[in-house]
Amino acid sequence: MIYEFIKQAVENKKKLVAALIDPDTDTGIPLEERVECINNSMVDLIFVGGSTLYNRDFDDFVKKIKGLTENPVIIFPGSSLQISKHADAILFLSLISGRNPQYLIGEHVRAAPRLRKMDIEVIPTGYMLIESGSTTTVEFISNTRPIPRNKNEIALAHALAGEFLGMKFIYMDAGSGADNSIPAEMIRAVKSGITVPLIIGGGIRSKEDIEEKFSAGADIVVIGSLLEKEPEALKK
Ligand code: 1GP
Repeated sequence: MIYEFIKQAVENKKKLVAALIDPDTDTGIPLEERVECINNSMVDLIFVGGSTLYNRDFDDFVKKIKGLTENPVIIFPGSSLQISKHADAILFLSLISGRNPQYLIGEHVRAAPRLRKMDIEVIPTGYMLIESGSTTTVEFISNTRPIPRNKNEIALAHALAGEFLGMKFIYMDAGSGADNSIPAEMIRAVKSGITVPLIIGGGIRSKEDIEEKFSAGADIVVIGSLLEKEPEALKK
């Protein structure tokens, strides 16, 4: 069980790194090569998903990745179109920083009956967008406003509400390719108030960035764009 594996890791103070593969990103670096770099790095988990799905059959894409790696493959869905029985688990994201019912519950209702038929672990996750300096794809597509990056108390209140609603993880995201990643002070403020594992992503591009997020309280750090542009950098 993926949730138990992550919970155990967090209890044992082990930090985890997740590599995000977006089905819509084509950087010219073949998928096989990117997954090979992941396999030879300290990455623990592979997330698959993105805000849009224009270019690929999602189910085939997940199946292909699963065939290339021993790492757990976890769906990070942008919509109800992004589900696959080939994944080990899905983060059942509710976009709790926004007030758009489509991403709070609507897409979930579309996906739930199909998920029930699949042998896939479903992990309820409170997903929070944090302002990053400019409009990200996820903000635009989800039609929601992110939490201002200096409003730590508002971020904490959302994370707590998510935990009280039964969400097993809180995922704070500045959005893929964010100009600015989530401030350490905000991570610290949220981590000090919640008891569930905290996932941090968006705009994290270096070893120093990763270390900063971990020491502020992130349990899992997500790396996306760096892997797409410079997969060899993962070895660092
Ligand atoms: C985006 O958190 C992920 O949802 C990863 O962001 O692509 O900026 O690493 P990057």
